Amino acid sequence: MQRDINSAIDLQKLNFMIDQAEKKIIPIRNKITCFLGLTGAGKSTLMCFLLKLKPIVEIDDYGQIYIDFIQEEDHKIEIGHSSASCTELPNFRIINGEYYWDCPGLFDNKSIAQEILNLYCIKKIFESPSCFKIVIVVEYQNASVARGRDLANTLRQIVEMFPDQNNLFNCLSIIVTKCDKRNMTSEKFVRILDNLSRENNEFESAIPLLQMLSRAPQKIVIFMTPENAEDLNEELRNKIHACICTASFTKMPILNSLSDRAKLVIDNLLTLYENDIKSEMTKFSKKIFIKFRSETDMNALHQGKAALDDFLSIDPQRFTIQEFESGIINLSNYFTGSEALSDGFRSLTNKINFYNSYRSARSPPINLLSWINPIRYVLE
Ligand SMILES: Nc1nc2c(ncn2[C@@H]2O[C@H](COP(=O)(O)OP(=O)(O)OP(=O)(O)O)[C@@H](O)[C@H]2O)c(=O)[nH]1
Ligand SMILES: [Mg+2]
Repeated sequence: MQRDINSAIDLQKLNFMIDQAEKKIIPIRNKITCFLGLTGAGKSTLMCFLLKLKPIVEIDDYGQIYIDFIQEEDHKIEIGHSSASCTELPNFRIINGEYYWDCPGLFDNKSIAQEILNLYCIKKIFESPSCFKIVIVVEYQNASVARGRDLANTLRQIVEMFPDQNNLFNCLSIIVTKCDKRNMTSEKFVRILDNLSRENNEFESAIPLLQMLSRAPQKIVIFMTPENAEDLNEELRNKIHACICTASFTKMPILNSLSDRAKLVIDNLLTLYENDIKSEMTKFSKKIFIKFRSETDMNALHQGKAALDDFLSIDPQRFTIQEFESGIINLSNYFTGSEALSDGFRSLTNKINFYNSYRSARSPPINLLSWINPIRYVLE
């Protein structure tokens, strides 16, 4: 099975996307507000709407209403008009001085690569801010069809990520999109939630949250399907902002989980990173060798040799990825002074560190000693 999954996944492309995510997700220390929800729920549409971009409302060939926005080509938030996932990397924007992240569709298990990428993005987005708010975006249909199965799925997975349901309740608001029931209100929607939680045991893990929500219609706003662009007006925008304002910024731990299939791919991703480290180390060793041969200043030579001995004297049993990283940065300051080289190593060790805790139970542990060997050979 492992071969099947891996052959279907382009590891290089996944690696490229993770690098893109690393560049795109700037750590925000302040408060952030984050849109979470299934693919196609309308998170990117909501972001564009709150950004006051000029909307276009049209009817597609199947008679479905869709919303788009006039945007600059090179600074675009992609909106999906098919059932396939659209946002691959999160979008960051500042709205009224506040920091917002529009995340890729949660729980997008159609693609293992997207699942692995999402894990990285979500963790990076949530780990740096001082506190955050969560805006859950759900389609009205998810609550009204199949006894709310998709809504149950969304809530179950959000509760798994944020198991402290009291804190979760405090920091969240819910935006119900694509609602064509003109008389729908948040009070009615809360009653729908209440009934669903009684009728469908798929909501079981989120019952404490649902009970709190049943007394808090102010935390829910209905984003009616527009009939024309005029329906996407200031009044709706204000209602959405007011709803998001009912949530309080909170800091709580986030737990991520991965499917077993994704873990098998992680094993291979780690092997790819380890191979990259080894080949970078081989190149670095050559540079050290050349420097030794060409150095005429005996004092500098001794200092360099002492730094190398220091690096290689770390107890191999207790050598950690962090020690490797700081050792390499120290050495590269001595021998190359190249920041690009340090950054390259740092990026690889960050990714290895991150994914190391998500590998499958059966995969062999990373072999730090094999990373250092090329440098050892320089001294021999
Ligand atoms: N928000 C919202 N979107 C609507 C509504 N009616 C139709 N849509 C359409 O629903 C689709 C939502 O797509 P996106 O905003 O890209 O959804 P998303 O949640 O960002 O999806 P991913 O990026 O895949 O996670 C778009 O085609 C919208 O035009 C509505 O009432 N509200
Ligand atoms: Mg999107």
